[in-house]
Amino acid sequence: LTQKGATIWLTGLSASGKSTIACALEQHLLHLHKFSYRLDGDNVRFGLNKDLGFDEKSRNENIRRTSEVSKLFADASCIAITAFISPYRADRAFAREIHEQASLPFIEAFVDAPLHVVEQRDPKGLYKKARAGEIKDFTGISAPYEAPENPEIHIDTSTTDVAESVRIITDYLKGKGYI
Ligand code: GGZ
Repeated sequence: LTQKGATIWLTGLSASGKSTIACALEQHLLHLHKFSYRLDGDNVRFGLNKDLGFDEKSRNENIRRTSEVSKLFADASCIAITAFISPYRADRAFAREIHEQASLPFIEAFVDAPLHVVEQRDPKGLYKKARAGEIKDFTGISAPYEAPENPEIHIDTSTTDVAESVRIITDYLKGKGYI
């Protein structure tokens, strides 16, 4: 195997477009014959992390475990793509730290969109429920989102479509020689 591993860490609000971009990126990399795997709420929160909720401690643990798993994938020469809100800066710093300690590339991609835009998208009606107080600790409404200060990649999904987002990320990976 000549491929080197890396982790692309997508962070952003619910409905910012993380999962959509992660899926399209994974597909694109597989078409390029690059071994890639997506980690997100659908395959992590319903398995490994099914004991965790959305209070601060649970989110810390969700991200800690995901960081360790993505590091293992990267170590196995895979391009790991994570799609979690990961709202706390310290948790993302931990993810970066353990990758850097293992000399594995860690690319933080801020999947950004203004709150009013994601609230308007509201594909699952969660923002509406959060505003009504039916969901507590909802990111952006009643729980914090600490935006990245120095992400390797910053995509505004209110003005950038999925194909363009994938191009931005793959251009970055090519530029660094990771793919
Ligand atoms: C935020 C919540 C919450 C609360 C359920 N806050 O848009 P979705 O539905 O499909 O994605 C969101 C997902 C967030 O899980 P993560 O594992 O990415 O969060 S974290 O990184 O903060 O641990 C949302 C749904 O779960 N969801 N309750 N209270 N999002």
